[in-house]
This record gives sequence, C-alpha cells and structure tokens, in this order.
Amino acid sequence: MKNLIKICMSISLLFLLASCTQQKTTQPNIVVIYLDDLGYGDLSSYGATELQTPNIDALAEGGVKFTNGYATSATCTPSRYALLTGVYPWRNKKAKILPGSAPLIISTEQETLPKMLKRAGYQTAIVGKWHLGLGTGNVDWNAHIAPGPNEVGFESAYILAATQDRVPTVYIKDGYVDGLDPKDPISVNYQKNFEGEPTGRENPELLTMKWHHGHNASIVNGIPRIGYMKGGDAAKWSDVDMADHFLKKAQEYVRVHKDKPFFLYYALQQPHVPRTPHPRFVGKSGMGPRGDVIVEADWCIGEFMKTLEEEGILDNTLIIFSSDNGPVLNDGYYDDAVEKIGNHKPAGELRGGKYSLFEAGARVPFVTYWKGKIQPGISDALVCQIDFLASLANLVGEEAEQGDSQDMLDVLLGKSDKGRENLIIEANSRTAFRAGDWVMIPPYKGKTINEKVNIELGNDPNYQLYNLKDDISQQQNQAESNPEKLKQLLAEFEEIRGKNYSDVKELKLK
Ligand code: NG6
Ligand code: CA
Repeated sequence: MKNLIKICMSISLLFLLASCTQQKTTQPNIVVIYLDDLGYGDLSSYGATELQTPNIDALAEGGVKFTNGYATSATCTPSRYALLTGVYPWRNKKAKILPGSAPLIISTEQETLPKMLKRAGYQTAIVGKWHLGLGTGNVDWNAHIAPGPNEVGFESAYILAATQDRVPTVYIKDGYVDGLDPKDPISVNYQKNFEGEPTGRENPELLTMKWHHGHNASIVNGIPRIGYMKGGDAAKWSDVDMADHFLKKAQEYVRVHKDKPFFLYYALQQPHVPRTPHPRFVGKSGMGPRGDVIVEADWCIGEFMKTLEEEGILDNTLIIFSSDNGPVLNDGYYDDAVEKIGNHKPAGELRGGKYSLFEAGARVPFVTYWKGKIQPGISDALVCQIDFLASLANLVGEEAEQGDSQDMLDVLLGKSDKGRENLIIEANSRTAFRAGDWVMIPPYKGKTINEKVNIELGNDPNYQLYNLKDDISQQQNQAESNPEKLKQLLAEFEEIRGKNYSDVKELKLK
C-alpha cells in the first residue's frame, strides 16, 4: 500500500513537472526592445562598417535577422500605435506625431498587445518612451495622469510622456510624475510660454546645445525643447543619465517579476534627438553624439541581456528587437550628426529616411532571439511590427481581436519563410503599398524633399513602382514600363486602403 502511494505520488509529481515545463515553453517571457529612429544600416550586423554594435549583433547572429522587417510608419507615434494595437495607424486620424500634451489616442476599450498577454496570465510592463498621448485633454501633471499605459494593458509603466525633445521633461511612474515636489507644480503649454521663463529663441546664452529648426521653446538642462514647461524642477530628468535610468528600471522589473511569465516593452530613447550620451560614451563612435548614443544603446542592451542570464531566464525569454522608424541626421539640433557621418550610411542602401515613404522610412532592423529555441538564420520574409499582436497571441495560446495584425508566429520563430503577402506603409498620413518584391507609391503633391532634415519624402505627382529585389535603392521607376503590375498593386492596395488616400484629385493610370 505504502509503495502504491509512493508510486502515485511520483506519477503526479511527474505530471506536475511536465505541466510546469509546458508552461515554460508555451509562455516564455516576452521582451520587445524598441529603439527610436535607428536606421536599417545603423548596426554592424546590418552592414555598418564604421560603427560597432556587438551586443545587438549577438542577438541578430544568434536569432533570426529579418531583411524585410518593417515598422508600419516612418514616424514614431503611428508605428507605436500599430505595434501595440495591431491596427493600421492610418485608420486613426490622431495617430500622428503628438505633442507632449496630447490626449491618449488608444481607446481604453481597444484590444492591445499587453491586454491580450494579461488575459493569458502575463505580467505586463513598459519602460521608456510612450508617445501615444496621456489623459483626455488638459492633463494636470500634478495629479493622477490617466488614462495612459496603465489603462491600456500595462500593469507597470515607467515612461517618458512623448519624446526626449518635448516637454514635460519628467518621468511618469504609473500615472504620477516621479519625484515631483508638490510645492513646485508643473505646467505645460504647447502654444505659449509662461511669463519670465527663458526660451531657446530668446536666451541663446543659456544653451549647451543649439537648435537648428523647431526646438526653440523651454530650456531644460541647457537643451531647448519643443513646448513650454514651468515648475517640476526636482522631477526633471537628467538627459545624460536617461539610458542608465531606463536600463536600471528594466533590470529591476526583470528581477522582481522573473518567477512568472512577463511581457516587457523596453522602449529606449536613442538615437532620437537630443542625443545626449553619458560622458563615458562621448567620443566612443568617432561620429559625434548620434553614433555615441547608438553605442550607448548597444551597451544597455548587452547589460540587459546579462541580467536575463544572471537571473536564469535567458532560455525562457523571447526577445524581439526593432526600431520605430528610419534614420535622420539633423532632426533639429546642431549636434555634428551631419558633419561627422563620414562613410557611415544610416539607411544602408535604402532610399529616404525618417518621414519618407521610400524604404528607409519604415524598413528597419528587425530581429527575433530566443536562446535554444530559435535557430539562427537570415529571413527575407516580409514582416511587420503590426503582427506582434496576432503572432504572440498564437504563441501564448490566447485569442486576440486581430485588426490588421496577421499571425506570423512561425516566421518570427524562424520556422517558416512565408511572410506577409503585402503591407501598407505610412509616412505622415501618406501611404504606399508593398506586395511581394514590389512597392507602389501613389501620387502625392507635397514637397519631394524636406530640406531641413535633408530627406526625400517619396512624393511625386506620378505613380511610382519599384522592384525591391533588383532595385533596393528605388532608382528605377517602372510605373510606365510595367502598367500591368502597377494596376494589380493599385487594386490590391485600394481594397484595403479604400479610395480616399491621395491629395492628388485626379488619379490617372496611363
Ligand atoms: C518633429 C520634430 C523632430 C522629432 C519628431 C518626432 C521639429 C522641427 N521636429 O516634429 O525633432 O521630434 O517630430 O520624432 O520639431 S518621432 O520619432 O517621435 O516621430
Ligand atoms: Ca522615432
């Protein structure tokens, strides 16, 4: 009898162990590491020769490196909107670069990636850049700031509200400004200055970084910003410590939450402007601050990976690395990005850059890494960040309201080469269509070049059609020579996008 009990106990123990292991493999921790404005050519693993990014390269070389990985958009807010909701940003008119005072643009009723993972039993967190709006209008920065990340699925949120160059220049922890002294309340205004407060425009003598365009309002840490802010001195962030600060928060989160599956969205601020490397990284790239903060971000990622390893959870963590949009050199400050670029090509062979409908706008570094689970390799499959929702839902065995998100789990895990058939790319509300090796850009009136940032925007009064396989740099417009292809892409595009997408009134196919 005793033996029977023993056997029964051993069997149930075995079952228990088996179910635990199952839990482990089907519900790995998920970390999305997301950079801001990192270009397709900015990593040594993606062909950069003038810049070394060994820690990100280790992910790319030990995981799947995607050559056709996209953000949905060529700017931040829309890309982040799509990543978190699985919905194309052009479906939401508010999904445009937001001021720091903008209301939340994700409805609290809407499906989101963190909500889906929460339903599957995950702990969920964001550390880093948000830029999807906060509150419902007229935020009181001295009270509970909501709705925000906590109301759309993140149980823990440690964020910067908009961008590093926009006020308010404070961190927000679960809806409250971190370190706020109630005797020094914060006011924010994007229209007019507060009396007596210095600005970049009027007080150049106070500046440690000069502005080139925009960025001439309130001055914080010697850096002129977009928007006006008053008060909150004790809570203001230190720009040079921001990378270390977010890293520490991400590491702390992992240490505290490692015993149950977690989802961490670690959204670094580099290499967006203002580029403010910690002094120990200054001069490290030989390329000025833009290169230095890429080296700094790479170091942060290496440290973060060490933490996963030290905590014994590296082989149970799926890591997805990407960027919210393509590169820009001069994005509004004089910071030597242009002068010291040398032979470095931030966009690699791609045409355009941030803000552009050409490939460099939304095609970005894109890597999946899962030690022992993902076979290292290179994938040319078409994938997009908008697919995280449906793909990760499949991974964890949860239902999701998919919107425009497609289940690409096998592709992300390197088990299949069958990516998306097509993708709509967006840049400042203009859209283009990628299908197979082809990309079609409908006619747009606007300027062909944004001279301030020196980037070709992709606008042309005529249709553009490129074969990216033969012509990755988009030099041969085949719209006239291949009308059949153009017609086919246009029809497929309009089926998803509808007809009302261009500012050119009479769209004519020749
Ligand atoms: C632009 C800013 C630019 C950057 C961008 C947002 C000016 C002149 N330019 O309006 O510096 O902040 O917005 O970048 O103000 S993003 O990566 O968050 O989309
Ligand atoms: Ca960005």
